[in-house]
Amino acid sequence: ITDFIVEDTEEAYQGIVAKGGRPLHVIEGPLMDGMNVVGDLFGAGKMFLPQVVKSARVMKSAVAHLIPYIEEEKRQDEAAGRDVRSKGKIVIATVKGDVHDIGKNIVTVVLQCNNFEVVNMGVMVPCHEILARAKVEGADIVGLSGLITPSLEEMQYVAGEMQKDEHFRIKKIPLLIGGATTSRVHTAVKIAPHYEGPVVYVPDASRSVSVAQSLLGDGAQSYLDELSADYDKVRHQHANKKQVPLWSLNKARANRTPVDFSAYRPATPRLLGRRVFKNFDLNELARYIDWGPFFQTWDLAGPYPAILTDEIVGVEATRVFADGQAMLKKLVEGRWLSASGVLALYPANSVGDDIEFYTDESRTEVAMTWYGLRQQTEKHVIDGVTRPSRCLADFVAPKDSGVADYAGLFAVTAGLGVEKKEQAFVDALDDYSAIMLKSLADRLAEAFAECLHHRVRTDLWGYAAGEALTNDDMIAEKYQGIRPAPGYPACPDHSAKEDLFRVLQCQEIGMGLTESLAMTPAASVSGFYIGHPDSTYFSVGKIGEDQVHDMATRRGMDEAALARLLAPNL
Ligand code: B12
Repeated sequence: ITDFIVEDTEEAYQGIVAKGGRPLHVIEGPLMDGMNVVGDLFGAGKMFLPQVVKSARVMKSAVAHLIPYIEEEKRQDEAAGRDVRSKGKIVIATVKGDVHDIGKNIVTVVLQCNNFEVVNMGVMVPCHEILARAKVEGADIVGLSGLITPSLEEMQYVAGEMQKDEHFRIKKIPLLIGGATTSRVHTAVKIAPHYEGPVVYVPDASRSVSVAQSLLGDGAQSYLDELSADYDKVRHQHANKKQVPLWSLNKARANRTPVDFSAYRPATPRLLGRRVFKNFDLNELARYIDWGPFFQTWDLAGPYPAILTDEIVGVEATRVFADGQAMLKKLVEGRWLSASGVLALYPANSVGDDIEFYTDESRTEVAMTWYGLRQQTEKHVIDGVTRPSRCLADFVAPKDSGVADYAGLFAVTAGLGVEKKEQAFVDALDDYSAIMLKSLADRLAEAFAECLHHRVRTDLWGYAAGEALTNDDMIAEKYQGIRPAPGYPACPDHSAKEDLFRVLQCQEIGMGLTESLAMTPAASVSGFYIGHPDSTYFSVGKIGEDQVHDMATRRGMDEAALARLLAPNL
């Protein structure tokens, strides 16, 4: 796609200069004409994200070729210096404590393709740095991104700080909110009230263009009026929403999952304790990849493999898949990144809603306690049976049952050293490959979790030694046992990662936790292993204050601090 781009840009430049034009006219003329076509087709759903990101490379390479001409012209003609009027300047960042940046980088590229100037500040950026930069750059818009729930609170904080600062408050600089855990309701109810300027939730990259245009274009006021009416409505609906009735914690506990442990004889793990896997074989991991979410990264909707023949996105999905496979091959051969993991299996029993991991079979010394949350939403009778009020601890034999049960912990990463290659792509103005690389690292991290879980079931714990499942069966989770990850709906409390990281000594494999409990490197997954045949995933959902109080007592923790950690479930 970038073959001859320098030659073509040079030809366009010579043609324009010969007619008395300026180097900027190449950008404003043929290049922007092209990008406008891309933007229009993308907006109309006739072009897809991978193509847009690829066209950015054409634009960036062409602009890079023109920069020396532009600078030379500037030097010669400073007084007359007109410049390319971008549609506006946006400072964008992933908030403090959060490491995820694929979505934000995609938004950056798409906005740039649409002639917005974007300053992408990267990940884990503290509020004061974002605001200082926005001032220095004279940003027209500030954009925040976040993947995990703790980032939601940080976004509220940023909105509050913008309110305190005249620069933002008086000019009413708009604040855009995006990323997997954000939502229109959360933005309207929890973030917007902190700032009197516009605060807008943006669900995806293509919408970011229309929102930015609406905010900075001629019809801005009517857009803002509509937005504020819409968010008022959202707040009103939210305030009047019929709350799902909650049961008391005691009532929910009395309705725990009925698991019969009397005849349960868990297999004794072959491995007891911790095992480290450094520089894991990437070829083996590649075999465990679930390609489904790969297409989600590229904003192509549909299940894999049917997506490859989909009437609308099939051609583009096939192309991006082929590019992904080709890069995966190079990545493995060239060792562009390394993958390391650590897991541990311990004697374990449940005590109430918690799971205790013991240092040895004497089950006297507790290595860590994993504090569980129990569903408290009202349960109904279906087919004559009341649905259980689940908690993950229900699937591990209670201590007083006398059953010698086991459970495990794991943390894996496939993001070690990935920055070097990513930077090389960014330097080569190749956003497409930079984003592709990160999405492959994420796939490998998830594959690593799948691969180790497989080994645990069939060998290290060995409770399903005879398991014979295809990769598709594994992706469909047809195996016995689960691997819940802190942050996912069955265990939404991210702080479980603190003890998990301590016991696994994750620093040994180069993994760490940020102040918001995100894991570094970004392409990482961590969680627990539970082996009981009845164990299943579920969503904890809303919980009551009685549960917060009870858990704070169990953990010896300040109740208000715990309530902040569990805010999304309160
Ligand atoms: C793929 C994925 C991963 C990948 C990597 C994610 C990544 N690098 O982006 C891996 C496997 C590594 C991963 C790990 C984890 N994940 Co995950 N993951 C997902 C998944 C399935 C898809 C996310 C994704 O890539 N989407 C595609 C990208 C392109 O979308 P996006 O980032 O949202 O960006 C788009 C828009 O949001 C918007 N946008 C984004 N930013 C901005 C900014 C602005 C200014 C604007 C205008 C727009 C905008 O435009 C973008 C492009 O269209 C989601 C579930 C889901 N369906 O969303 C869970 C999800 C995000 N993960 C989740 C969790 C919990 C985790 C882990 C903590 C689990 C664990 N214990 O291991 C870890 C955390 C990793 C870490 N480093 O700390 C939860 C988060 C919820 C929560 N309670 O916090 C989710 C929501 C799953 C769930 N249902 O619970 N995850």
